Amino acid sequence: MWRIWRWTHWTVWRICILFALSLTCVSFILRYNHSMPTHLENRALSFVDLEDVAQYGIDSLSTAEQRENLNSTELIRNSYICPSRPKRLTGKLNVQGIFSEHTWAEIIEKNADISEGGRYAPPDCIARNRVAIIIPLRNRDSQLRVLLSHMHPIWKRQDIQYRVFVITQNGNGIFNRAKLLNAGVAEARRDAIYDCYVFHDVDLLLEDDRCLYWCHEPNPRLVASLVDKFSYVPLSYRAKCRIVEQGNDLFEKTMRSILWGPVITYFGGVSMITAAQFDEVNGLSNLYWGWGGEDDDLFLRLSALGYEVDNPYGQKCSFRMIRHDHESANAENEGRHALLRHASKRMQNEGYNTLRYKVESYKEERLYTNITVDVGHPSKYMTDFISKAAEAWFKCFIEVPWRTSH
Ligand code: UD2
Ligand code: MN
Repeated sequence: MWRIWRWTHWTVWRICILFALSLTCVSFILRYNHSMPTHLENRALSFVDLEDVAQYGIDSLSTAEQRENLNSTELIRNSYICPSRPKRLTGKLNVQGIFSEHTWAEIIEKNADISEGGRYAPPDCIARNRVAIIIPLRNRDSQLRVLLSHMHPIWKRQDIQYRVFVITQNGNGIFNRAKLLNAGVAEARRDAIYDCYVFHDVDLLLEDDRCLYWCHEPNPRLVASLVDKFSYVPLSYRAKCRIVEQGNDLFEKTMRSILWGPVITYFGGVSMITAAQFDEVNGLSNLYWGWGGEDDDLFLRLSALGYEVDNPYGQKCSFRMIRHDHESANAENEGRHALLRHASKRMQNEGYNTLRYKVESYKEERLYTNITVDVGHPSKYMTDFISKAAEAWFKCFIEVPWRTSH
């Protein structure tokens, strides 16, 4: 009797333990599924819509005969899409010698296959990516020359269909890189359909052509992940002010706002974002006048929506920066840490949808399109806020009245 009772007792216990274990497993699975941001759920990994590429990329076929003979279904069936590994890549590049001066005429001669306005499409296949390369600029013509002389041949070897938009800020007022990038997207959208945008500093030179300027899903990309200026070490830092978070996890959100700021992954230099991601985060904030913060703000916007920063080509994405000083009209923004506090909170109300700029001139050069724009200037309050040095912790408590500040 005792043995039967003991046996029943242990069996019941075993069943209970098994039940508890399976419950834990199920809840883990459910939690994992639940915590996956919904906007990432339904995205196919290969985001290239062949039908779409066939439709928009048909001009990239070199001969009229090809164009006549192929309709879009044949294009797909016969797979005229460029190979997933471009064939003409050469690998590591020697960036040492390229600082020697080339004239524009020489560079144009070497890149005769680039069309007016800095447009290119592979001659023998349909590109998988249509890329708008957006370069914010002012008074760095010699750097632009070095950049394009170095990068055009690389972009061509990478089989992308692209156009180079140089967005030049007019006048001598305080520089605003983020506004120039937003304006670049607006101008690119007026031109054609692009799958993704590259935000490209004028002074960064790629050291290996296997770091492709292709968009990848599901996350945005940091292209310039290793830069000689930072001793080729990937960068991230903890936000100086606590961030006002918008998140799902209440515990983490509360802890962060009480104890520490989030880790910000560096997203400047050269970064890449799809058109859809750009819309989701409402572009970049227009409030960052002067040097710094605008790239971190974009990272925080993306991160609030569950995105991470990818670097699918690892060590190959290394860059050299052409040495330079910071211009006096691009002085360090002393209010940037405080502005970052509300980056994600501000996201839907301030950014691409509140962008204001005026096109002063539009010129299609041979190797790029130059669009000179007036981006305005910051308000008096904002000028004081960003120019007066104050301890970060002190500014952390001031909320910037952003509605009146751009
Ligand atoms: C870093 C980031 C950059 C940006 C900036 C903060 C790197 C490699 N890059 O750049 O992406 O986040 O910090 O705002 O860390 N520019 C002009 N004329 C000017 C001023 C700026 O053309 O008078 C353009 C140009 O494209 C330049 C870019 O703005 O490359 C960034 O300015 P920077 O090169 O002076 O600043 P840097 O290298 O610290
Ligand atoms: Mn620089």
